[in-house]
Amino acid sequence: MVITRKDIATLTDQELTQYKQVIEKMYKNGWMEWFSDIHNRHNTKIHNNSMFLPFHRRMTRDFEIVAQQNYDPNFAIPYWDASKDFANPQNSLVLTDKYIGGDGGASSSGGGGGGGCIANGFQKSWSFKYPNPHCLVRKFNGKTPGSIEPWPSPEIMESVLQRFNRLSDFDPNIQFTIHGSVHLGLGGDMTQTWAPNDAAFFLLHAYVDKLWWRWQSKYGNLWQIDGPGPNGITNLSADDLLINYEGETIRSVLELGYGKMCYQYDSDGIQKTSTATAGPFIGVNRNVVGFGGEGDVAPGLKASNLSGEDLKRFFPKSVNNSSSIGGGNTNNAKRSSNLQKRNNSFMKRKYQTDSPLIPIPPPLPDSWINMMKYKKELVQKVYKEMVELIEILNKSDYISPYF
Ligand SMILES: [Cu+2]
Repeated sequence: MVITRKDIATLTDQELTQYKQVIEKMYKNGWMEWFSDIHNRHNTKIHNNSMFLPFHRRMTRDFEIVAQQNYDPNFAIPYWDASKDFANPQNSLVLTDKYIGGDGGASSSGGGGGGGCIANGFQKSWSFKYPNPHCLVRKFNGKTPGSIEPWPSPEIMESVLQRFNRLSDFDPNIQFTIHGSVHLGLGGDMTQTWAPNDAAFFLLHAYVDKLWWRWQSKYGNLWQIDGPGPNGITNLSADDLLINYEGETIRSVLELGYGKMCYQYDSDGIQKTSTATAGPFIGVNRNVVGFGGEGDVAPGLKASNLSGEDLKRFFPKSVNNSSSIGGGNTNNAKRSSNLQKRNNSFMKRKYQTDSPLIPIPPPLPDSWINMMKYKKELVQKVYKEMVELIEILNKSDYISPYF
């Protein structure tokens, strides 16, 4: 049976309760610590190279299989599309009491004596023995207590999906952006090599996995493996073995829906415009302008928002699929209506004091770069390009519908 992983924000109350019950059992029987131990032991082999995505896919699936075999045969790990919470992550639905709870920064409850034990959510009374006795800790990384520094927005992630055709480029642009942002944003256990103690780890890694799957399946990179691997491998291939899963090749995790990977996502990243809550471009006939349509993570972003050069560079797949760019398909009525919208949004941005510009996430701290053994120059390169794109979007008339 192929199970479906859903966006945690879309679970019914019953599904959410079921999810929390299963995770609670995983915790009580020591499985959170079991996976923390796997992750901790292999830390230096599974992050600073192209093994990152295959290993984390396999481990997340392992977690799911254990839960299915022991507690609920239909269990599917939900994912957390954290990029949608980019502007004010601390306000995320997922970080409320009903879901996984929030900050522990100022909390003195839970036996931690102010050590950041989380104060709400279903994990609030958890305590671990691994790797040392402690409560579940979160310390949000914002400048004011209880706040989280911004994360990369859905548009940034969509650009990453479109821009790169090699795993060796794609991987760091996932790892150092949304992946690092969420780990560091939540803080506490999530910044440690035993991060799987926190259920947030699996919600995040299901999302990271979904991004990879979208890149593989929608953008034609199904079997693409290259770049450095663990144990001195200079160019990883699909025939190389996974870390920790003896005798299993990378190839065996590449295709979802088959064999051991018998799960799918509720969408490959599809965010229909109907789910967007605001923004001036909702309702635009996106089939005409080339962007959007089924599966677009940047709804509302249109060819007319960016210069041809920027489009080609940051959203090359949308340019290719576009019937209007280069195709001469845009009629005059369409053109003038686009112009009108451009003017409207420019005026809005100019005169609104709370002009919704896409915020720039902070760079990864050196402590994290060192712990993960990342190459600093690569981290800086990825960061620089992300900032560049954000600035281009902010200077354009584009307004993210995710605000
Ligand atoms: Cu990891």
